[in-house]
Amino acid sequence: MLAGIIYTYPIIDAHLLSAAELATLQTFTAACGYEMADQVRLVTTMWDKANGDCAKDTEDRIKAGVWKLLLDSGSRYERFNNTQESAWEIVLGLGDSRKALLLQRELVDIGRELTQTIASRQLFQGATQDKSLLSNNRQPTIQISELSPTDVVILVLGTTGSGTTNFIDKLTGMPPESAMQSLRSCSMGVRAYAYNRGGKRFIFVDTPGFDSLQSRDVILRKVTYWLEISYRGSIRLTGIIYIRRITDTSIPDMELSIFQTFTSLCGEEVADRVRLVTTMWDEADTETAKNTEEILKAGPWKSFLDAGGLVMNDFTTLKGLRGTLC
Ligand SMILES: Nc1nc2c(ncn2[C@@H]2O[C@H](COP(=O)(O)OP(=O)(O)OP(=O)(O)O)[C@@H](O)[C@H]2O)c(=O)[nH]1
Ligand SMILES: [Mg+2]
Repeated sequence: MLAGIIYTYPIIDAHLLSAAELATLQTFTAACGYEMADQVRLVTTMWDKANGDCAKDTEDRIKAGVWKLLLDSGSRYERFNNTQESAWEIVLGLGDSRKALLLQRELVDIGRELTQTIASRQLFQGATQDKSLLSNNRQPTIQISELSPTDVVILVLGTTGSGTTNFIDKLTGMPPESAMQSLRSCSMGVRAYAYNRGGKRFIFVDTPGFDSLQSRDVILRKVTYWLEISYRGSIRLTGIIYIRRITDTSIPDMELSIFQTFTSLCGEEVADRVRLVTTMWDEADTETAKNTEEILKAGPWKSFLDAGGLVMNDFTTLKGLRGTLC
């Protein structure tokens, strides 16, 4: 476990943050994760070589921009004055608690490949932003005020990178992503997409992953706000889909607590409206995947399944959704 992480950034004269530097800072944030945030020190250096006003301006922009998420989550900002005293002050301020990076938890506890980690996806997002390849071809979202009580509304939730957006893309017939686009940004807000089928209008509500870069409280607030406002407009949910990657072979405590958050959000009374969906079967070793599925069904998912929830892999769910829920 790490006692701290110190990220240094040179605050030199008239320094403008390039897209590549922004991407590096964002990748760093993604590797730490907000749970590690209080052990992070964001340190600017080279103050003795900097022009005061420009440097102050750069400092303000970084603090209000790329570092904001970490600072809001408990990281501390420090200036390094190029002295031994200043260096020790920063280190001693860390205290001696120890934590793991989000990247370490993803790689070791969850068993993700490096390319599937949030930091890696963030890194490639930086590259795609540079080339203006970020998916601009998303279909238009639909506002709550445009919903009707006759819509079939389905809320889709899950862990980050589990495939919630991809699942909705498949349902609504979005074209397959290019390799670069497939590494696009994580969903940050709640977005609803409409799709007409069989004389009904389906609304699929996409949400940020519960373990994304935003804290779980922030995500819950966004989701509950959407649910509250739609409920006030007499909009009722037809179904709720919880998505999880079958290729994440172990089930760390973080995932258990995310699932608990999910079940308390739903309540067991609506369990029969819930589909627990596993994705990435096409990339999984079938035996290992089946084993993971059994562990989920007999363990963390059991009480919800006993209450009426159903487990499906993504292929059956596309059919199941059309038949069972609607
Ligand atoms: N091979 C394969 N890839 C998938 C599957 N589901 C999702 N993906 C890919 O996994 C990556 C992440 O999928 P997203 O749909 O963006 O995941 P998400 O849950 O919306 O992620 P956040 O918005 O970051 O929380 C994308 O590259 C998808 O194309 C699947 O069943 N099989
Ligand atoms: Mg998404």
